[in-house]
Amino acid sequence: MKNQEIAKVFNDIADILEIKGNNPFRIRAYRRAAQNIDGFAGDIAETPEEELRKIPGIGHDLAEKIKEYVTTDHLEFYEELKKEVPHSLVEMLSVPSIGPKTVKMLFEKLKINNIDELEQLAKKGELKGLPGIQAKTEENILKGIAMVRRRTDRFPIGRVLPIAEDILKKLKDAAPVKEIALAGSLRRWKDTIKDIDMLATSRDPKKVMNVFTRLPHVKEVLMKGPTKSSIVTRENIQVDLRVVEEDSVGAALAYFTGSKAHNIRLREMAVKKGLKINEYGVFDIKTNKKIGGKNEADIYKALGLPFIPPELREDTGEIEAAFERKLPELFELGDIKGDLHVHTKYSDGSHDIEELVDEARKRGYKYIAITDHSKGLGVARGMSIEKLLEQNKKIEAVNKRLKNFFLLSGVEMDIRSDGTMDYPDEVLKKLDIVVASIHSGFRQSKEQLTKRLVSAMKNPFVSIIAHPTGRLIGERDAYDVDMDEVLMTARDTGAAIEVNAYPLRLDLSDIYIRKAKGMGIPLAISTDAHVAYQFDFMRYGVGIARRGWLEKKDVLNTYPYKALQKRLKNKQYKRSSVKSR
Ligand code: DGT
Ligand code: CA
Ligand code: ZN
Repeated sequence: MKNQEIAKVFNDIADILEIKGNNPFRIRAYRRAAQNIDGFAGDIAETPEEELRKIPGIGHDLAEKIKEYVTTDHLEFYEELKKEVPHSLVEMLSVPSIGPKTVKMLFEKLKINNIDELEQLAKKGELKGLPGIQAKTEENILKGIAMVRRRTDRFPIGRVLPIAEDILKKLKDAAPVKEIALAGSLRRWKDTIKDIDMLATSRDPKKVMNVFTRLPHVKEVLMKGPTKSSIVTRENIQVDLRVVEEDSVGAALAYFTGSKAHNIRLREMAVKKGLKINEYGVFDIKTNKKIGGKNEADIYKALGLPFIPPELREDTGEIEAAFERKLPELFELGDIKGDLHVHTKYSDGSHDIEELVDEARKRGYKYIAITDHSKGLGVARGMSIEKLLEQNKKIEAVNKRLKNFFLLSGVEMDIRSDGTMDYPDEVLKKLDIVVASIHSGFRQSKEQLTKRLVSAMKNPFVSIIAHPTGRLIGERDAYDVDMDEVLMTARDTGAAIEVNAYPLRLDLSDIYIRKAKGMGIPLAISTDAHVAYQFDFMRYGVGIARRGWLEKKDVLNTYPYKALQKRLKNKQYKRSSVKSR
């Protein structure tokens, strides 16, 4: 699939235009198109022009450019731009805190051409005094560079899974595979992935290897053998494919799903029972007789354990829990009854309320909460109070027409830098749900940031804290907040915590999700969708939440509508009994 590649080209174009100081509307058009192509569910290369033009942000000109790239693997406009602005300058934009204006300025004043030169001069303290650059800025630049260097070896799951699924599909279509499955960290739904591991069974492994190493995704073949090959995709992601015997596919799946730590524990347990476990099966050490291996469950059964879901296999207590028959009954994507954080055209979303209702119904949901941005968030076209109230009327009207589906009127309210709320209580109390979040002042002290979240939760009308740590995987670290205090306040006030399913966020992260569950705090798995297809991000949120051991009762948006409503109201009662600290 070329979706990500085209999205990257459009993003590069936007970057270059920005460094050149081009028209901001044109730049935004490329960015928006890139974002929507990136998440487009179909294969862009196989989508006819009239369909392309239905993607928000794609007009005639961009549709033509897509066609040119898809058919020729080349985009003249892009090539011309690259001649004007060298790629090493564009790369500098990957450093957080370095924007296009700064790149331009650094190039003009100091002839800084690339990240290495930038690092050297920042270390020597030679950037200070340039427009907008203080000692603190230099420090941030160096931190940012360190982060860029760290990021190269792992990819966010949202980038990797669609590629893996596409490869899987192409192999199913074109290679003689009987069974084929993902293993490794991808099957465990880790938030970042180093490489893709795949397993297959086949009567003709050689043919499978031939098809695999000639897929359109392949940039480089690292290794090609009769039953195992490794390739690197055009996105620089390594994929290993192994063909194994049908008789041992379960054992191989367990072995290559990992984690390594989990497997080591299983093998230790096995030895104590006189058994040996490896990628071929379970064997009796004395007789060398094979006891199992065709099914993954054989491995656990041989050890006297129930099946442990892949998401739990990290050796963080799951083996003990299995032993004591205390494994959680993980909730599933199919248990999700609605999405409690979505955006419409009223702020920076792409659709009308009705369109989102249709999308939600397609996914079998029973309700969604409309949560556009509040007024303080100018960049995201935040709503004035008047506009919010107007939207409420609209929601009420749509709700009356709906059967078997409910819209909750809500808002994503900005928690301002000074810790005050962006709307007064008189406004908030008119809403069914208030999702509160931080969008500014990320560099404040831990005390300040924590205080902001705490005071939001103490507001009787705030229902959920959204993307609580603000991380953007590979782009921005979590801001410095005392999560223990945040979680304690959530417990005391009855506020719920969001698991933002947007694949670059996955915020809360698995470790804190599990902690929150342990404290009895309800979690909401929400997509923060701005475009319809982003409803499909829900699966990433479910994956990370299952890694946090969540069961149905822990997840607010598995509740039927009535129960959800009651729970949201309860928060207000609970709040009134909490003393201010
Ligand atoms: P990552 O880093 O995102 O690729 O994470 P994984 O878990 O996919 O790690 P990877 O690709 O190195 O290996 C895939 C699985 O294969 C791993 O989860 C367990 C298994 N495995 C790999 N190397 C070893 C090893 O040296 N010993 C054992 N017991 N298992 C291994
Ligand atoms: Ca892997
Ligand atoms: Zn949002």
